[in-house]
Amino acid sequence: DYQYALDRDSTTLARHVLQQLQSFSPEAQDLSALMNRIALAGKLIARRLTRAGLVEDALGFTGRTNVQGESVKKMDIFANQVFISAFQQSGLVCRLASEEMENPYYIPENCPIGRYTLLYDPIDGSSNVDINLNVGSIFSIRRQEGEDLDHSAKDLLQAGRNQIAAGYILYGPSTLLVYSIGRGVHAFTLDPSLGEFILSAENIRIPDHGPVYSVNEGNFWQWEDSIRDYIRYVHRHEGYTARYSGALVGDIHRILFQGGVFLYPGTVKKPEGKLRLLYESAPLAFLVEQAGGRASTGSQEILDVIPDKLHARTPLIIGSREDVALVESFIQEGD
Ligand code: AHM
Ligand code: MG
Repeated sequence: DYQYALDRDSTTLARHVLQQLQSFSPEAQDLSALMNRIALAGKLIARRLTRAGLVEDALGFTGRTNVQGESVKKMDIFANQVFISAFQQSGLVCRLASEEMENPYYIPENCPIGRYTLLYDPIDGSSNVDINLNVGSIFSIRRQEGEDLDHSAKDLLQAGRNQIAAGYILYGPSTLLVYSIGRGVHAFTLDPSLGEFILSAENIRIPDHGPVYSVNEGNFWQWEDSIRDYIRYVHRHEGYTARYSGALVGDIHRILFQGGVFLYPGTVKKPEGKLRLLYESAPLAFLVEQAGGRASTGSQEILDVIPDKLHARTPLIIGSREDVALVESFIQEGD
């Protein structure tokens, strides 16, 4: 009946945050407002992606490379700026750190009252943008500790356990926002007719085991023997299926619902692999742990890793507990 539909459609993201904290404490208000700003960034990015083939300067490269030495796409720059704009005049976030900026960006008008730092990857999997496939944004919220007067941002070099919220936005056939404030994992679907993210799945639990293994097998000959042995094991056993989209957010979203494991291991030349800890691996690890799964470097829980720099990388093995443990058993045997 329509009462049910109305109740459902009224469970917006901002309201859901308040419900989970069951209070009108300052922290609940802050987190609700923070998630609302992130949702706005998601809507602005989704809008541009939806019309990317039609608007000026949406597709292709800028011709520049970022701090990581990767070619920057126009959509990376746009999305990076969207998050900055979304937090202007918020009084919440004094500092934002992202994959696209060497050093954090400070919003002076929000400092020093802004009690939070936002870490984010504005467009994850940006090679998918030009071919109209799924991409994502990843975000992590930390409490700002200390004043960071010299703008060194050293206080950000902390374990992922200290995140107070994390999540991603998946730009696919629909736009989804999946988040956790440490009380389970919940998914919201953007209803374009309302312009709101509406609750679509609550308390998501990842299966303990699943069929999917998600890894770039093109790197096979650059891996250590242990990872190759794991892949050979998968090839020789029934019940596995490969899925790899080139965008981590989409691959992990599938695994969150269907079970399995995503891997981006180190290679002989790059033992740390590709993915960055603070704004890619740690937020996803926070979510997957909250859903009952695990995330590991192969020898350590991702959430325990303390990075030595803002853009530090780690190998990532993430997903269903049993599948992560199986990969680890190969790595530990190889040591
Ligand atoms: P990006 O944030 O620069 O797009 O890089 C991260 C992406 C992940 O989404 C994806 O899993 C991985 O890089 C793909 O890398 P590769 O092409 O080496 O398999
Ligand atoms: Mg990325």
